[in-house]
Amino acid sequence: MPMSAAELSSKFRIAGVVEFADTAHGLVKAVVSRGGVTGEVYLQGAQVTAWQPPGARPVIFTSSRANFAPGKAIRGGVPIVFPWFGPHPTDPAAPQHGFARTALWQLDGVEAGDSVGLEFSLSPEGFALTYRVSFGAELYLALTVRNASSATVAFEEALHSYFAVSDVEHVSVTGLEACSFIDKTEGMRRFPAAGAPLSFSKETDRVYLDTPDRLAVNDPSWTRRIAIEKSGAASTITWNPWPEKAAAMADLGADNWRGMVCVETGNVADNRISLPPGGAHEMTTRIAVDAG
Ligand code: TA6
Repeated sequence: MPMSAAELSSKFRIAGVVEFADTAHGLVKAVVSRGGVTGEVYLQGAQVTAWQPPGARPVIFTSSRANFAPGKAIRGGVPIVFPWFGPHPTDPAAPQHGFARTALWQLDGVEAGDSVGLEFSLSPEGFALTYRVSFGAELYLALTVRNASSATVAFEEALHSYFAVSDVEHVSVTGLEACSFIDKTEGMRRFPAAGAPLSFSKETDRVYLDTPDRLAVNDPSWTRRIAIEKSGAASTITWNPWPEKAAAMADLGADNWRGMVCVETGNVADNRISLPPGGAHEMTTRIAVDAG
C-alpha cells in the first residue's frame, strides 16, 4: 500500500522544512523549504518537479499541463529513465523510457542541514535502486543501481532534466562541442562533433556520447547560466520538441515549448552500463545557477 501524506508526515516531517501533501489526483509529494530554497519531489517516480534557489527564477521546468496521476508520466521535472531509454528495444508494448518514472518509490530517510536531503529506493526484479535528492543552493541528484540478480545485466538510465529557460531559441549549451551524437530526428543517424556550442532553431533530439562532466545552459536573456556537473554518466541527451510536436503532446501543448530545454545526464546507447552480479554503479548530477 502506498503511504499517504499523513503517514509520511508522521515518519519524516520536519515542520516548515519538509512537508507532505496529497495532491488532487491521488499522488503524494514532499514540499521542501529551507533558507530561501524551495523544492518539490513526488513519491511516484521519485520525480523532482521544482527547485528554486534563493532569489532565483525556477530552474526546473514542469509543464502547466502536466498529468499528475497515478501511473502516468509527469511532463517536466527530472524523470528517472531506467532500465531502457526511449522505446523498449524489443517490446513495443513496454513503456517508453522504462518503468522507474511511473513506479512508486519508497522514501527511506529525510535530513535537513544547510540543504535538505531525501533518500528513496526502488527494488524492481533483479535490481536495487537508491536515489538521493538534495535541495540546497545546488540541486544534487545521485542514482545508484545495484545488480541484485545472479547474471550480468545491461541497462540504460537517464536523469531526464527539463530546465526552465527564457526562450529556447536564445539559449546555448556549451560542453558538447567535441562530442559526436546520434540524431533521433534524422532516423538515428550519427553525426561527428559540431565543434561549436549547441543552439536551438528546430526540433532537437540528440544523444551525445562520451561527454565531459561539465556542461552549461547559457541564458543571456535571463542573465544566468545553469551549470551541470555530472559523474558516472557518459551521455548527454538534448531535447526540445518544437511547436508542431509540442502541440501534439496534450501534457505540453503549443504554448509551453519555448520555456524549456532538456539537457539530460545518462548512460544510453553505446554508453549503456553492464553490471556483474552484485555490482553497483552510481550516476550523479549537480546543478547550480550563476549570473552567466
Ligand atoms: O530525451 C529525449 C526523448 O527521448 C525524446 O525522444 C522525447 O520524445 C522525450 O524524451 C520525451 O519522452 P516522453 O516519453 O516523456 O514523451
